[in-house]
Amino acid sequence: MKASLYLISLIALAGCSTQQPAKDGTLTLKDALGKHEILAGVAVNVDEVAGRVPKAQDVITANFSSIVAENCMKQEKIVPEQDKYFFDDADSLVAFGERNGMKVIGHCLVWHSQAAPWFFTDAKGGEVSRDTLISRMKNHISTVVGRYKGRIYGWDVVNEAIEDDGSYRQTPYYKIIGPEYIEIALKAAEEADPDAELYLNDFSMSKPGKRDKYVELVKDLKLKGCRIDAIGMQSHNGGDYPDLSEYEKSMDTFAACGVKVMMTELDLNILPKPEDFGGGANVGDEFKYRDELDPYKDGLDEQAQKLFDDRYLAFFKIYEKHKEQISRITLWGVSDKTSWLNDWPVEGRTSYPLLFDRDYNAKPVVQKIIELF
Ligand code: 9MR
Repeated sequence: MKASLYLISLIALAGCSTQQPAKDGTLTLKDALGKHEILAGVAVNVDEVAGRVPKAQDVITANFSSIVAENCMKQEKIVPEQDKYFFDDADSLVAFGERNGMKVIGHCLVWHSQAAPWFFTDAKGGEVSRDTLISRMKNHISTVVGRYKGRIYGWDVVNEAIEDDGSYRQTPYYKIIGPEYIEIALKAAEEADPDAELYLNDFSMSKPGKRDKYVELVKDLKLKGCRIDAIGMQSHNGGDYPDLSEYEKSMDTFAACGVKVMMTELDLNILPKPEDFGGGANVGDEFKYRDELDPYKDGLDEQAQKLFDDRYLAFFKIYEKHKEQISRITLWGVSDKTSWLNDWPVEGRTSYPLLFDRDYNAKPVVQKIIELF
């Protein structure tokens, strides 16, 4: 960064930010975004929290002001058997966040994927009744949210409820309870921790059908007395998707409903797309490995690197333009080494979707993002 720009940034930070530059004076992502009251978040895994990857901990604590559990708070992990909760990993994650002065985000309470196998089944192995599922869902929410009352800043209450065309996703929650499950879940979460923020979270939020449905949902749920603090646009982006103007339109449209907008799972997959791959983040979309789908095993070439830098900057320029609407930007992982995109939608590829490389070094684009903000 040029010395003058650096000085201006420092002066600005001293004046209006609660985020302080790192001890050596270097500005980091959390300083730059914090200046605009935007949390810089990152999804962390249990090894990183436990300190088994020391470089990862350094990156997390130096650059981010918020963490979210990549997996350990999901239902199949936290309550694998009926009423037998396993909180050790989630407890460690919350304590890690607190020790480091970070806002901890809970992910996620109601999701069809990575649900506990017992959740939708009765004692005879049949489908649970509506009443039983409502009571299990409420009980799950009050147990988990209640345990971390006052310590979790916000919850992804319902994850991925809507299909790209705007129809309800045909999950067991929807099929057994009906669309009211969303209202019931939001109210249960609010009751368990009235101070925690509540979010609806989904991928492919720039698809018009999905966008329209979320707008309708937010308005309708508010009329029914639900509180929704923000809409999470997961933002599992690619080299040519989503369409940037549709993406921006979704931000404007959600913000106009009186909620904040958050990028909750940001990453950028620039590897070649398998035919028939439609973007998004449906965990079930899987394609067979082929060599030509994995062209950067030893590093990105110049052209791919440029695409990566330009595309990341294009997204962050949009975030800068819409900064008043945004409360958090969370990267879905610390380093390329552990990103889920090494194994999805094609298993065993070498992917480069995040802001820190396989050795936990900040990529050059990070400095450009900091300067942008
Ligand atoms: O990154 C997560 C990966 O490690 C898990 O195997 C996967 C299984 O469901 O979930 C990934 O995270 C997902 C997130 O919880 C919800 N949105 C889509 C994310 C990527 O699949």
